[in-house]
Amino acid sequence: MSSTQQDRRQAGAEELITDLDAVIVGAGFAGLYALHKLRDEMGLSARIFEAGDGVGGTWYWNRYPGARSDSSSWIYCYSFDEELREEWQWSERYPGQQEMLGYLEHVAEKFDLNRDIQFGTRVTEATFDEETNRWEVRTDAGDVVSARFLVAALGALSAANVPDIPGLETFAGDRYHTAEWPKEGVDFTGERVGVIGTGATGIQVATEIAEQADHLTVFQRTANYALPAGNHPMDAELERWYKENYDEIWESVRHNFSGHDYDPIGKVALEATPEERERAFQERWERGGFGLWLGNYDDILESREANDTVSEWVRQKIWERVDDPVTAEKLTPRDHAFGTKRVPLEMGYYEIFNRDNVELVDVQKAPIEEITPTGVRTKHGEYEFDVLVFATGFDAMTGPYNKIDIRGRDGQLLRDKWAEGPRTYLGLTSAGYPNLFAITGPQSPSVLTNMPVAIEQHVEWISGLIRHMRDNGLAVVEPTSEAEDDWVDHSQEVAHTTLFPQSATWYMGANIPGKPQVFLPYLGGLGGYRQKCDEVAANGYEGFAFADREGSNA
Ligand code: FAD
Ligand code: NA7
Repeated sequence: MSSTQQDRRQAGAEELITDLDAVIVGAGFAGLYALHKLRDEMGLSARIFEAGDGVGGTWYWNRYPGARSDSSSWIYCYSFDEELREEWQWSERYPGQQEMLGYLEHVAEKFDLNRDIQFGTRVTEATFDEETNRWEVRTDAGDVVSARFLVAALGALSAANVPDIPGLETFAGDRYHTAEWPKEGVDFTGERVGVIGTGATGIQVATEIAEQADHLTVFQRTANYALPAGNHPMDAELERWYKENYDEIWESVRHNFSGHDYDPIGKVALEATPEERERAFQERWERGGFGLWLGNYDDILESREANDTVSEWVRQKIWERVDDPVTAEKLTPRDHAFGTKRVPLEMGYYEIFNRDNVELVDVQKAPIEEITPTGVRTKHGEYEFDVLVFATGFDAMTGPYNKIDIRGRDGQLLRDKWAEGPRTYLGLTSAGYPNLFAITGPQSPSVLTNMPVAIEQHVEWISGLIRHMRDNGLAVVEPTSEAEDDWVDHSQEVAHTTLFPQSATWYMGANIPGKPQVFLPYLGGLGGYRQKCDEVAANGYEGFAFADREGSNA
């Protein structure tokens, strides 16, 4: 018995321990598929704990106006069930939040998942008991569950970041974070609104609020290279095309770099003529979406010189759309290379700055000093608001793990082990934390992909490993320290062959004060990563150590 368990039992705490094969944390895309896989396909007893009051994860929490997928609907979904993909009809190229939530609710209902999900319950502690080789999981609702396997489907972008600005609590108006948006919505009519943040979310929400509010002030710390989304309603022909070609489309996205439907040009920008480049960029711009980012020349994200060609081209496009040259210049990114920060997709964002009721405040040179009861004060003065919207992003990837006391062997807290940055093998497992699996965790392709494709790969690989254990009478699996060290080094090496680590982004942990600055997702590409995971499995789960139920090494 671990010391924490002993302490509690000595203290006489009454506990009702439920025994399960698997506890899954989170009911977004990842948790829902994990439950279906483990429970319905493998016959394990499993339960999800979910902090929200319903399924959907990202699409449950991010209900802000303008919230919309940036992935094409026909691949921003599951592929595992033929009937599901045939029966579901998307209404747009990029579905909005309500449609996404509706889809995930439909999935939960179709596969009868809700009966094994405990909503409104946050997992606060998970301790590996070295005597029993089981996880003891505790929640804020007082549950204590013992499980052989712990599946962390926590979401890479689920820990909202509210910056610690002095005076935050003194604001007398209404204050919202986009990732904790009230279900009943917010009416901005007649209000003076401040939006802090101009990432993918800030750009979506500001575009909508500009239409409604009396006055909107956008606080921008870093100008972004936003690309036109090119959203459009679904038409019958497109729907027929993707349903008829589903298998080929999915075969391609499963094995390409990003899990998105953009094909790289297959040449380097610096060998193309300026006219060829202009044509290639313009074509991708007109098609909308991430084409300029993920379907461009091969050297765009590796060579600064090549990157300059596209960075400058996008800057010109921003200038063409904004009337006031001072505002246009403020909106023009000059401090980082195109594509090294998460590229936002926009639907009329730049044009909101041509409206009389919208103002842009650059807080890079004059940072926000204080939130006051009536608004926001920077070095240049005070701005008064009725409503403040924080579009300030997330403590990405490691944040949701650090919020749980996850204790592995010798009681070591995962957050202590990861104090200098995450340490994983394949982004799926961590040495000293047996039978704990992360879905789209740090050092896996995760946020650099169209995520449902990465999620399906993870869930299927994890269930394959569990099946292997069952077939061979094995109870415990964990990676060796050597395999983990190699993966951490490889993951950093790959990142540093690109321009990504040169920019201060949430990929690097740079948005959270004090967070270690290491590149968080794996940049080797989803296809290559899938191949590596398959090879590991084919080689008898190379890099992993197993033990049987009695703890003997196998
Ligand atoms: P989530 O959907 O984040 O679900 C995780 C769940 O775990 C949450 O519901 C959370 O409440 C729960 N949870 C976490 N910790 C605990 C705990 N301790 N106890 C209990 N419950 C817990 N990706 C794309 O590929 N394409 C897109 O277009 C795209 N658009 C996005 C737009 C927005 C606004 C955001 C925020 C993200 C977007 N993403 C997009 C990323 C998105 O997060 C993933 O696509 C996908 O939804 C992740 O699913 P998930 O199940 O892994 O995580
Ligand atoms: P992001 O991309 O992290 O954007 C957050 C924005 O908030 C960004 O512009 C930040 O500026 C800004 N920010 C954060 N803290 C501050 C403070 N203290 N002062 C001023 N401005 C601040 O999060 P998003 O939600 O937009 O996008 C994340 C993902 O979720 C993305 O993949 C989407 O799919 C949805 P910075 O750039 O750090 O200078």
